[in-house]
Amino acid sequence: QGKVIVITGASRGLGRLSFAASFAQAGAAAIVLIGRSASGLVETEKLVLEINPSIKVLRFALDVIDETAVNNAFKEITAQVGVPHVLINNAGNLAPLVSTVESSLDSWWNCHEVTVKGTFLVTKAFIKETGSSPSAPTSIITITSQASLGTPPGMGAYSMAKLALSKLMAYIASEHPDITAVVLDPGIVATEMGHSVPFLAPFLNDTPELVGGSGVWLASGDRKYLSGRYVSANWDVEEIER
Ligand code: NJP
Repeated sequence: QGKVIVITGASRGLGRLSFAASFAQAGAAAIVLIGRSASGLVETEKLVLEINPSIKVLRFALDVIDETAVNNAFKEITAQVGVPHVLINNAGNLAPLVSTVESSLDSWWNCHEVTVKGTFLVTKAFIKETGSSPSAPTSIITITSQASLGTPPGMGAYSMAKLALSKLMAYIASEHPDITAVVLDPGIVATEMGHSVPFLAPFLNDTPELVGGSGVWLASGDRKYLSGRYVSANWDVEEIER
């Protein structure tokens, strides 16, 4: 309650339906929406304001791999609504579902760029604004995937890139003990991305509400949860690693 929440990948899918909606319901003071589609961000803003018209909403239509745009956005966030408290690293993309050797360098690298470089840049800019040892409870929640724990067919680039994010969060938690830095794995949710992997259709086992609720719970400032991987699925949230 009363926090400034920054959400990447907020122009559709989980960014809109899970995180923007759930943090609006939870009483955020301000919600910052980041994504490339300006019109998608406007739709998300409408949803937030329907839930709670008193929330301040900022929109930044930018690509998370654009370092200058990301840094400028975070300076603007602090200037307009104050130092942010929660970062939801949710922006992500899939590469075409082909085997590793059939992958083109461009598509394979693009998946890594958005996932790894984008999350790195946004996380770095966020911590520059909060300071290394923030006085208010501060959380970084990075959305990865259970795909990173296995070898689902055709998802090598995605799976590798998501696995790297676990290490990124482990380092942030280790280097900034006052910042909660965790990984949240949704189950399979019927978003644009969820629908684009046909063989996952029978396994749609999660809902936007549960994923969003998991994010709010992790950001609630419970200092017990400093680092780890959390799985949201089957109406349960489970800590499987510290
Ligand atoms: O994906 P989708 P979901 N710069 O494709 C944004 C993970 N996950 O909501 O830029 C900035 O509907 C894009 O916005 P735009 C998944 O890996 C999901 O399902 O305007 N933003 C859009 O808002 C991902 O990390 C499932 O095109 C960029 C958003 O990212 C997160 O959950 C299961 C961007 C993608 O929306 C959200 O997924 C799982 C860029 N360069 C993990 N590139 C699932 N759905 O079942 C993309 O285990 N975006």
